[in-house]
Amino acid sequence: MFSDQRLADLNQPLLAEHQLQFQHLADSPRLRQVDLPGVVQKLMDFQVAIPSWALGTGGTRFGRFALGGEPSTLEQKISDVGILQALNRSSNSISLHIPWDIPQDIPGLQQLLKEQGLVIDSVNSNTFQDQKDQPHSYKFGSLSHTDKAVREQAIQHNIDCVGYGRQLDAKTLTVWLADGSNFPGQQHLRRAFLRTQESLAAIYEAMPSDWTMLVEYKPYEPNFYSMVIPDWGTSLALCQAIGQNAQVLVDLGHHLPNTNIEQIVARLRQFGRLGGFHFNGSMYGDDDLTTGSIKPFQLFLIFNELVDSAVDQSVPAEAVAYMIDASHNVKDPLEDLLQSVENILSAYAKALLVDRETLNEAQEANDVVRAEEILRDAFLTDVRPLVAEAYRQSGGALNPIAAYRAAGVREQLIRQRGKHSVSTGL
Ligand SMILES: [Mn+2]
Repeated sequence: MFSDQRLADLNQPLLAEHQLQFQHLADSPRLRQVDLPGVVQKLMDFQVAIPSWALGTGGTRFGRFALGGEPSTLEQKISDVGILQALNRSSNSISLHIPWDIPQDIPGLQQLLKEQGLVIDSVNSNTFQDQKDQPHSYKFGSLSHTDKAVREQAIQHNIDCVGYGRQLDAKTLTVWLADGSNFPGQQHLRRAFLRTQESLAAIYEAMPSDWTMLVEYKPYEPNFYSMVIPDWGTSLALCQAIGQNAQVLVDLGHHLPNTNIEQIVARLRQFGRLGGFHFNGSMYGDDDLTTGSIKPFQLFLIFNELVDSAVDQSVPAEAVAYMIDASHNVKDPLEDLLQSVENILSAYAKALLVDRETLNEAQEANDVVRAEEILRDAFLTDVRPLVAEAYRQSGGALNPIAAYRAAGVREQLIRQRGKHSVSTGL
């Protein structure tokens, strides 16, 4: 859909203005100490995975308003991520949800992924709902269930997910556990934790040694009195008990209001246990809004910790897997994902502009105002020319959303797939 020539044609009218803006930043005396080509290169290297379940219109428990042209097969989902990747060159991987997206035609899928320049990075298990013909119900839990037969079914499902992932060269299993209780007394809190630990250890033992298990936490929902894994402390304790390849996954929406998420990121980096990140935006809870739409300063502060820990030799240098985990209720999902990636890259770019040496001096001298001003200086810099330059140098569109609209992508997808195609997912 977007050949190199098509992208060059779409970029042409924007090029002069872009070059002017980029040069303005490069000439700024304030940024003289910054290696701007190095920043652009880091932005080009940054990749964030797109989940197979977020390419259709999302809904709430009250309803869903379909957009049309939604991908209804895994092949169509890969094709949609291919469109994003062609435009921004920053979304080169897909996270699969099992059982919504069980791969069938493996050679066909491998060929399609290769054509689109994509890889499958992770598989996500689902024991939060019952599937048709499933012998045991997850109504009262899965990996933490009181009944061993239910736990074994849930363990086997996770092992099956690893099997599907191996066929497509994925190396990560993400476990988000919905288990918990709705009323006081319903569940024995310590025993539920221990059963979960045993179940996760059994899955971990069955995983290949070069795989990573990401353990996600969430304070409430679907259970409203207690969740078995409600917070990063519980995730960390489980990972430490299971093994080095078990890592904590931070989902931005999975915190109570006003939680200092950047401090959690700093702690997990320090302990060498931050393995994954799910990006979204939050006003109240797990709202799954566009990343950076509500609290851009918080997103910047989180990236500030990621960048700061990456340059600190004393911090373990484990890889972090980044993914967007959002729902798109009123926007075109593909446009929302392009916005999300751009907001993520902008926050990252701003964090890369922070004058760390001067910040360190200000912190050591307890110069509160100076330290804060250094962060504000970076945060208030308009980094859009840096992000656009990264898109351009890697062969994408200077303005991905404008290019998407100019090419009439959604209209084409509706013509091909119909007005009422339904995508599995949120
Ligand atoms: Mn998540």
